[in-house]
Amino acid sequence: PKPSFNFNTHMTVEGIKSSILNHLKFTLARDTGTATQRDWWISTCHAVHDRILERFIRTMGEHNDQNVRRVYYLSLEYLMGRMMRNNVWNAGLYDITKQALAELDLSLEELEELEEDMGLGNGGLGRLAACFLDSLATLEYPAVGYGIYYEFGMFRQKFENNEQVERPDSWRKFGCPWEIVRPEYTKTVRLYGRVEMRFDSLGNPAPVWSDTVEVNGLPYDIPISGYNVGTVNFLRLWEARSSQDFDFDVFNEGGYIEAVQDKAEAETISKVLYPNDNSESGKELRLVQQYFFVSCSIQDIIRRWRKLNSDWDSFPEKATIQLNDTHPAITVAELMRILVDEEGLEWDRAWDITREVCNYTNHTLLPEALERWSVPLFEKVLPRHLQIIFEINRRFLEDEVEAKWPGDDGMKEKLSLVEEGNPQMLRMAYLSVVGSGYVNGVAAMHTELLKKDLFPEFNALYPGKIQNKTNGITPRRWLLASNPDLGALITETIGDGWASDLDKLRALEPHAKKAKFREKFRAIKHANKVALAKLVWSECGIEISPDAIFDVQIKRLHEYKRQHLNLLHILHLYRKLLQDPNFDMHPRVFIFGAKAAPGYAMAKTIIRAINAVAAKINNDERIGGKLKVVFMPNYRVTLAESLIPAADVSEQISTAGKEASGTGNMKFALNGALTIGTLDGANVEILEEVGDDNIFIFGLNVDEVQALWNGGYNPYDRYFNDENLRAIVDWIGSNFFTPDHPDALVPIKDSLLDGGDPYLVLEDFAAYVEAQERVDKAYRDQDNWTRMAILNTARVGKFSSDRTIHQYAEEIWKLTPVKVSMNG
Ligand code: DL6
Repeated sequence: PKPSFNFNTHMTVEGIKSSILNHLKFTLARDTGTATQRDWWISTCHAVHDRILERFIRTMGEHNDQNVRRVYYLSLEYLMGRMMRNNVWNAGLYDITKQALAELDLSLEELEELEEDMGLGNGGLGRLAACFLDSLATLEYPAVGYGIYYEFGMFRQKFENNEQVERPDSWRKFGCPWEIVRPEYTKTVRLYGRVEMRFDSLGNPAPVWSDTVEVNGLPYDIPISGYNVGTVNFLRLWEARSSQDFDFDVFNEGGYIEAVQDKAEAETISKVLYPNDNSESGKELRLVQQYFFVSCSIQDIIRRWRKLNSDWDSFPEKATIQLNDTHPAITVAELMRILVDEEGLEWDRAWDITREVCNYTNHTLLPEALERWSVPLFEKVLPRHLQIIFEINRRFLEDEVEAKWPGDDGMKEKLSLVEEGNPQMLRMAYLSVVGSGYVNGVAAMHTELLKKDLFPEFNALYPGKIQNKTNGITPRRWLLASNPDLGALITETIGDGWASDLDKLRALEPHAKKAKFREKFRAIKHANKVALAKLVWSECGIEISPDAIFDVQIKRLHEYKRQHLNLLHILHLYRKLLQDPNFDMHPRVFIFGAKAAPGYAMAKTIIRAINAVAAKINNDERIGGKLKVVFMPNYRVTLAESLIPAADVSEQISTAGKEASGTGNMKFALNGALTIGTLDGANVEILEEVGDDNIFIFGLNVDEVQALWNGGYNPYDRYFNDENLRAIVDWIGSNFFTPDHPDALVPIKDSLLDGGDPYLVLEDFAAYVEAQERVDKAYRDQDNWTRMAILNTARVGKFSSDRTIHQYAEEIWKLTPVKVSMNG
């Protein structure tokens, strides 16, 4: 029998307590008398981690013993947030850890505040990856997430004089208690250099990639615990390390500083997350980041496969790779390079394997987010990969496109992976489609638009390749852990089990009719609002009443998401109140949270505008506190966890056709907030689930948007025909809100008028105001509002990421769950 390691790992209050005390002493060299809150926090993390690691080791053992098929999720972003609360809930340690700490005179809630967010992502795409990891482990699917261990995650946002200021997020300055460093799996990545054409012994051309620069990738593992199961998967994140500590030649010549400089340069690769959401950066370092993590990950996948397998035919049986957007698209070329150049496979066989293994998720239709790399830049960084992509393209055009559309050169130009121009550009989305077995969109409507507008020819060429996988969210983080009182009420009402089978929430429906249940539901929402009001006071110094409607828009700042439409409506209400202080409206607090990409000027102007308007409104005594505007700085996962449970109204107001899915929309509905939204992304499916009586839909649908553009849209028509709207737009363009900074907000007015109003803000304004009036009216009937809120919670089980992952597993990955025992 294998010796078993039993270091205080039993799942009891006593066990946890002694483990915390052990770590305090033997990991941190502290005694209880001198320990700081931070020491207690780290010790608690270790105590929890120990228990998770036991299952982690067991999971890896089981997966190896069974030589399982795994999914490898490749993503440049993972927006994990804090880990502690999720870990204790998922591992079943919440109650005992809380109790153990209480017996030590400590509070879990207070210690949790010391944890930095693991904010290695921008927004929806990165948070989706985090939810997927949670569901993969919970559903016991063998899975590894791969990414970059950024030293600086998403920047911290402050406001100075109403403007966004970015500060670096040194989130692991003092280490991360959840990481496990794995030096034994370090990988070497080659970059730059040139390709020499040589010949093999049979006289066949054998390209050799030489004179490369080398950098190492050091992996850190973050264990990912499933909920209520034995499975603990892991996220493997690569940190760039110089391949040589010093350049000894330079060092010996006395150039100490220069010698270290190269090392520092190599290590910049994993320094910082690019803070762009839904837009590409086109920078060389970004391309290097992409290849660095792809190369490390593919080498690691092959190493793991090789331990138990040898024939390449078995590779697609053991591994399936999901490309999270096109950021890891170089995977297609890298796999081909390894199979053909290093493993000596015939091109066709290598291509079959590559296409069988890779799958691609598209997350956006926005043209500015579709990645393209300039051919000269690509050639400089990855000369051999460029040749491979050209060869893939040649065969694709000459074989597949020619077969389908014989002699059609226009079609070849249209579908080429290389866009002609000066310079030529590589179309990474096309490479991903051609090199993948399956391609998916992230909501039904988005997938239809992919088929119809973005990839219609590919859809004709490869029928069935493009699938839909509507996004989802993990109910563990987004209800159980972040809204524990609502979670407890649900369990008390319908029993447990719902957190891993969210459709069970339907059993709440009949309770919506019961006054007593409504009362309890409403009381929880109210308590969450009181807690948020406290946070708003301490963070922003703004007093808000929990009796007001809490109307929340939290997401990246982007014109297509239309925070400025929300702002115009706020100005509309403000104007009404100034014209008539008795204007009949239920008091409302508009709450925003959003980061703007540092280079996105219009987004930053919109932040400034909201802050400037907020400052005026919040200090205007004439309106009797009926209207408040709060822009909470540094929006991140942790802040979302306080905001969502306290929201009454969820703003999902993107221009129809622009938001691929949205996932915030799902989190709000699950927590009993009512959506005001357009028929965009997953809102369409939320409407289907909750029913049109329980949601406030407004505005043009995607066909109407299309028709409007086709027919010619002139925003001045709306401006001149609506006196109220004109006054509001002029107000924004005046210096009323920014007297000390003349013209600061003019770009917003310009974009809405001379700029052609690209996101149809003026067009949808009237419908939005009307929908907001419906919200106001509905809220006054508190009983009915609560009934609607309960029905939202009860009916959004579809949006569990467990459902999404099941669909990926069955329809794309062909993956089966593997049981791992929970306790030895
Ligand atoms: O699929 C996750 C998330 C969607 O919910 C959002 O609607 C979509 O905007 C977002 N897309 C991106 C695209 N970025 N890139 N590349 O973040 O994906």
